[in-house]
Amino acid sequence: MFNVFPTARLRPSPFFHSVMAEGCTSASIYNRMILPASFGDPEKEYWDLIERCVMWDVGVERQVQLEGPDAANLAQILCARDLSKQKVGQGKYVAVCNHAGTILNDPICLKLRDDLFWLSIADSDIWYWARAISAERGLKVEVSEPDVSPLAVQGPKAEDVVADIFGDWVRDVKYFWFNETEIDGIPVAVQRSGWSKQGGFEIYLRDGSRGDDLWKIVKEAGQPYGIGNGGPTSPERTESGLISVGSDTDEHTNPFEIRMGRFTDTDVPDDVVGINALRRIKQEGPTRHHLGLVLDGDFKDPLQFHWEDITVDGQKVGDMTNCVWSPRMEKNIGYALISAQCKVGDRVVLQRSGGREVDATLVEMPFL
Ligand code: THG
Repeated sequence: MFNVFPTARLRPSPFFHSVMAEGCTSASIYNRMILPASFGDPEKEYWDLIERCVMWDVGVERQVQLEGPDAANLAQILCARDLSKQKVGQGKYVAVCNHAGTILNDPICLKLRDDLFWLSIADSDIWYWARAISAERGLKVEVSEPDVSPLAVQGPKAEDVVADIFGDWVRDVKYFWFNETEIDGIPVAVQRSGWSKQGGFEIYLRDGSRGDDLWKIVKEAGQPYGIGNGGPTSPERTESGLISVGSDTDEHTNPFEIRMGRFTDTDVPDDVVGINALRRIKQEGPTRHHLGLVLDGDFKDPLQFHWEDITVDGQKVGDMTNCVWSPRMEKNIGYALISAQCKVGDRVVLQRSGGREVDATLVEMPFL
């Protein structure tokens, strides 16, 4: 049995005891928390997600809360996407950029009230950033972390599970919209979202002392549907083309390079951080873009730790940022952050670890 001591440096989620009791066998670190990855059978966990449903402890999706008369103002200043028409109860996928237009984080921005927002962040410390920008601009807003921990239910049967728990109204919830509600006295927000493209919901637990109770409710409701354990899966997210800022990006990556142009608005107020740089990049056109890679060969050949060079005629043209075995395509697939001169259909060479060269073809994303 493995134990983790709650400290400010490594915080267990409210679902941690349940997760360990279920037999979690591997995890990674995200936002200085533990992100359960597998319960011993990644292949089964993948197919459970594709064919039925899974529940994931995604408490690592921490919330940066903006509250006060200038909360909406600060949200817009931090996010390079037009939030002026965002409604209470609506979430939007946004790029948080620095002054150079480099992406720092890609949260979902949830509007709970006109003066209350959550940024449901990826893996970087946005509290400091939000406080600094707020202070520099003299805004009246409190930046804090609320007691909130998401639990994801994903897969084609996820809607049935969540409807059995909360009622059929969940079937009418639109993508990224959410409702605040409760179950057995446990306060939650229920959003149609989740880091897969198999459909589903995230239940944002709003009382960290009730994690095991909420886990049990979801587990029991999921039994008739064969709900499984797991965690966000690399193969599915890669097939689906989902972005992981920090893994797929470096300290020079802007949203236009990684297919976030469709979520990036440049006709927003001039005080949005990075907007001048983003306008310039959009006008000039990004020098790199994001394409899929399908590797030759049919044995599992995942990327281990670092980005690997992509070359054409011996010249580096980009980086392979991610590579996994796709069970549905029965191929190794990956992401290329690559010169805009390289096009779909081009053949490239991957400089794999151990000095191996592997041929690959550039394709459009998502793969599936
Ligand atoms: N849910 C919640 N918080 C999160 C994540 C989440 N925080 C961390 C991380 N994931 C944030 N990053 C993402 C990345 C992609 C998506 C959501 C959050 C996503 N993208 C879809 C796509 O790109 O196809 C949909 C985008 C759209 O159509 O608006 O879902 O998963 N709570």
